[in-house]
Amino acid sequence: MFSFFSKAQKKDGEVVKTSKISQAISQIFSHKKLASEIIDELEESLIIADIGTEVAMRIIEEFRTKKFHKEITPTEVKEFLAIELEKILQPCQKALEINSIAKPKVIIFNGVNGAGKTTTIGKIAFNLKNQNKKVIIAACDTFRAAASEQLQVWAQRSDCEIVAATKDGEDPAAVAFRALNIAKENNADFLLIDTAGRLQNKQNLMDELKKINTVLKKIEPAAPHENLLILDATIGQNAKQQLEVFNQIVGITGLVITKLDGSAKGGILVALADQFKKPIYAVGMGEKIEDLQEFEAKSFARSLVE
Ligand SMILES: Nc1nc2c(ncn2[C@@H]2O[C@H](COP(=O)(O)OP(=O)(O)OP(=O)(O)O)[C@@H](O)[C@H]2O)c(=O)[nH]1
Ligand SMILES: [Mg+2]
Repeated sequence: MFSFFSKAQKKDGEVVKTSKISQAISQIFSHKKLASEIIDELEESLIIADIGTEVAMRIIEEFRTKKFHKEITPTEVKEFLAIELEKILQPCQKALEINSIAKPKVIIFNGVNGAGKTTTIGKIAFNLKNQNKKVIIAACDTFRAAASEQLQVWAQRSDCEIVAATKDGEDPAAVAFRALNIAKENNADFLLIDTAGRLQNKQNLMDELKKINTVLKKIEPAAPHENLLILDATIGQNAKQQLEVFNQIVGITGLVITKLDGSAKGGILVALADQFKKPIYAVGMGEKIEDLQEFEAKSFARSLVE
């Protein structure tokens, strides 16, 4: 068992800083309303926090069946919610397991424009390097010239080798193919593949992702070992559709949720966990190299209501 994170990085609790749910709970109780109105407002606050209508309704149903007394305190409500949310999130708390026989472990980073793919690769490369792993990064975003330069900066920060296009607009699959050969020759532990951002409804661009997967298999039938989807937490419910489509095309094996720092929208993780049950391998908590954390269901659930 191995994770992206060294022991020193595993911090407890430091997740979503502000929560709409918590604000709502305080507001509700400051008005001292009737029980049924309190419950309706609670449901609304869950929906606003992006937890999703279905999950919100289910939690509220559970709340009603518990028949709480009228003098219920905000603390009791928070406690109840935190436990319910944790139950949904828990199955997604998984470390990325690395089978040491598979060398290099090939990981493709997928997602829409600006989701945080390149930044996340930089952070993960840094973490793996700190654990003495040999990492090669493939710059398969050949769409924009600046993309490869941006990745180069991250590679330098983490002191990793990078394989990039040899000419402008080179086929991303050709770069991936070359990178895997180089990674094998150099006995690398990991090959991290950056891809260009793409909207899930652009069929030609989605086909390009499929092609990257196909050419890698020509060298190594088990590759890619992971197809991660990088999701920006602030986009809310749209994340569900992205996951659905990327999953259909390449088979998403796990998620990284970015931009959770200062976001009040962390509830989307609950909606995703409930519907897809994909492992959440990491959460992005800022733009710096050390701003990647392990996903902890319990502390995350608490931070949503505190
Ligand atoms: N606050 C915050 N910003 C982030 C996080 N992750 C990425 N960003 C910022 O989001 C912006 C986009 O990040 P990139 O890594 O370039 O995203 P990308 O998915 O590679 O984008 P494209 O290659 O254009 O598709 C940058 O300004 C990053 O600094 C995060 O966890 N928190
Ligand atoms: Mg990028």
